[in-house]
Amino acid sequence: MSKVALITGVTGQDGAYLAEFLLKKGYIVHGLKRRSSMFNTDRIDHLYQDPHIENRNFILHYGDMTDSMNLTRIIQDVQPDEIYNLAAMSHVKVSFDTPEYTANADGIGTLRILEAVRLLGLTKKTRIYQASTSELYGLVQEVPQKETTPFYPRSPYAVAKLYGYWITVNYREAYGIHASNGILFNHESPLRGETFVTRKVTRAAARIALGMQDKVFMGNLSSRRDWGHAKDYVRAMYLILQQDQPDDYVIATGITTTIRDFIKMAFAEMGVEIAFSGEDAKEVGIIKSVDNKLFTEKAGAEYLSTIENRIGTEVVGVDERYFRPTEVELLIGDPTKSKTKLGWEPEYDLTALVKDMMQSDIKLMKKEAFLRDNGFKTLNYFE
Ligand code: NAP
Ligand code: G4F
Repeated sequence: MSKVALITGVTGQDGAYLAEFLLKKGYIVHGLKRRSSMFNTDRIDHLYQDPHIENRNFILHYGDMTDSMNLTRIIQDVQPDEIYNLAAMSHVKVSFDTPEYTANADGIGTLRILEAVRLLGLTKKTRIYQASTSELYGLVQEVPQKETTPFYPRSPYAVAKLYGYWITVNYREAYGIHASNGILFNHESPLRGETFVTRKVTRAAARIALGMQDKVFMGNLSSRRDWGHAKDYVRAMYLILQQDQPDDYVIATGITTTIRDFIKMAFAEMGVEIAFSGEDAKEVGIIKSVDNKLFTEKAGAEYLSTIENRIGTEVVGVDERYFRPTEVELLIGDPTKSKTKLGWEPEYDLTALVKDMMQSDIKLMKKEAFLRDNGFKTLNYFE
């Protein structure tokens, strides 16, 4: 008998990789997707199965984390062996603009899932993975951060996730549910949302290289993140639910890097050297040099003269609109527990992650350039 999984947030970065991973393992995968005015299934289109075919193993349901009855009905229909609760308003900066909604979807949404499992009498059958986050550490109380490090959330998002974390622990202790938290540090990929810092940078670097954009405006260049690849991190989610006992795990690489250095790495992937000067909101990044051979190999000879003409000019600036009212300056995780107990090891390091993202965005932007040059509409929205 195939195991049945329900993934909330299946249309997101992690949802897409996890669905693919579980399908390969022989699961029947159900996913919760929101109704939107345009298709929002781009990341899972390759997995889509027509509702008219029999014995589908990938099934989507309309739903929303703010709708208890909807969630309860879906869980009743699906009778999942495993629920991966990934749905969330996941953007830290946006959570300052939508704090009440974020608390509802990310905090109370988690409660809705747990309570549905309890009310439906599924406490012994259904295992639950809660997508907790390194943002819980916020103003860090210890370096590196591990499972026992005290939390100090610094945004409405992190405070909502703090509720999600503890209500998961509480339902585990109160009702014996196999419910676990994965405290995941930042993880990225070619599927990363375009307004998170890594993807914003890789998209912009590719566009600048192809002469499609002059400059990118960033926020705090000095904050540090522990970045891994989403493909490695969804494997950890699965491993957490395969353990005999529920528990909470930090998933991280143990290496931290500034935003500034990530930008340098992204451009360097195409042989473009960026030099930073100035401070705070006046800091700028200019193109210092170009390795013609590497640039030709990665971006194409036809764009070489465009990038050479940009040597000595500013391609990175700072705009205070991207600063956060309270910032998380440093995240670096200690993954010892997940390595020892889960046997989890990441396959990608930061260099491999940057390479994967840059390769994908260069390809994507070449397609955009082609569409633009042939009179088709292209994406014209940057944040
Ligand atoms: P993501 O790409 O932003 O995906 C979020 C998913 O949640 C999307 O499918 C989104 O649907 C859905 N969603 C948002 N609000 C919803 C609502 N009210 N009802 C139903 N679905 C809703 O996020 P991600 O990077 O894959 O992250 C997955 C989870 O892990 C999130 O809970 C995030 O907070 C957490 N997390 C992420 C990281 C990271 O570095 N990526 C680290 C730690 C924890 P649409 O596609 O319709 O927007
Ligand atoms: O990429 P970010 O927006 O990710 P952030 O805030 O760390 O949150 C992500 O990771 C969390 C795990 O720790 C998840 F829980 C959460 O759901 C999300 O996936 O920003 C990273 C850093 C911040 O310090 C930010 O201030 O990059 C800095 N930054 C600098 N310039 C920028 C920008 N962030 C964004 N989004 N855009 C900028 O222009």
